[in-house]
Amino acid sequence: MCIRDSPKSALGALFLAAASSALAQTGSAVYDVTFDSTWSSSTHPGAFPGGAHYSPLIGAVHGAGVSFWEPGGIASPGIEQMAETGGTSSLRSEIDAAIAGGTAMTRLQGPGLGAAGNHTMMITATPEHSEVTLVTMIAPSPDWFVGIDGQSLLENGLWVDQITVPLVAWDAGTDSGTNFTSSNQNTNPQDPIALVTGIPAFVSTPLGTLTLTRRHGTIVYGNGLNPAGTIRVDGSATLGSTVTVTIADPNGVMPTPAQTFLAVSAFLPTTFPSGRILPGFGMQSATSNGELLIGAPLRRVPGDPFTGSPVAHDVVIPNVPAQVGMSLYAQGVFFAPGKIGVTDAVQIAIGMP
Ligand SMILES: [Ca+2]
Ligand SMILES: [Ca+2]
Repeated sequence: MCIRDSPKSALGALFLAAASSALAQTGSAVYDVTFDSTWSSSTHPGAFPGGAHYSPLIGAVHGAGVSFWEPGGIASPGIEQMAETGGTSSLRSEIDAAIAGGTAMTRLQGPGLGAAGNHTMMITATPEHSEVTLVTMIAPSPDWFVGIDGQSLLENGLWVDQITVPLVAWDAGTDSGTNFTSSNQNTNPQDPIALVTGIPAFVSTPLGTLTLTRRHGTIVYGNGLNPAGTIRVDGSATLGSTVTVTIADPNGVMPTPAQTFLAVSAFLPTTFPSGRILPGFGMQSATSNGELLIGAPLRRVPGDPFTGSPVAHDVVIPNVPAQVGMSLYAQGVFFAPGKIGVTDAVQIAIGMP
């Protein structure tokens, strides 16, 4: 159905020019956060109790203005509860308070896992909320846990492509038990959070890894005003590759033939996630409003005529390593006598191959 004939070189050149001006990170980034445990009796001889498992994952995407735990710090009631019992209600309240106060953006929750379990969750980060905290109890244990604390996804103002953190065993300093199944021995006053030192296999070998991997080039976004299905992006936006942005008219509101172009910007609207309402430019119906979802400056890249079938634009990602971590934002436009229609938008974030 796609018409695969498009101004590759023109858009490639435009991409280069626009990305070069995008040194500041203005957009959000989407990451897969993968918890991958390798804890077993063979990886950790003498440190693998019966019923070994992890409590439900809990954490947050947040800003630099809040910390939920840190090595050398004193555990909060939420960290104490999580590390001793695996319960999440208290830490959940601490995270929700941070969200209400604006220092955190999203609460993260995942399932409890087996000793060799793994789980991936998708998160969105913004320049204001670019850190991730995620913890889970080593169970059974007195007060031991694994996780990350305020792991930043930005480096020199750019989104990091991938970070892998070894899961070392932490002692919350809230229970003095020395073995996996020690009875409760509340530590009062609390000790600072520190590495577990009494279990040799934990000292020598991490229990697994947490990997944060940025998703590239495949993010469609919108607020529901432009119809779903008006834009699609295929391919991975890595150096030297090609992604295809396809625009369509699912509700059949555009007269044919119509002309098409991609509007491209290196920026999100200053009002993001809100866009700008474009009266009558909607594609829900012939008279509905549309929404401009990309920022300024904005360039037009002409595409093939629309005759009723989706129109594909190939976007060549130049092989310029300095552009890794940058993003472009594109939105499709149809125009015919008496009717202009705008599609939802795509973020094209450039990554390493
Ligand atoms: Ca302890
Ligand atoms: Ca305690």
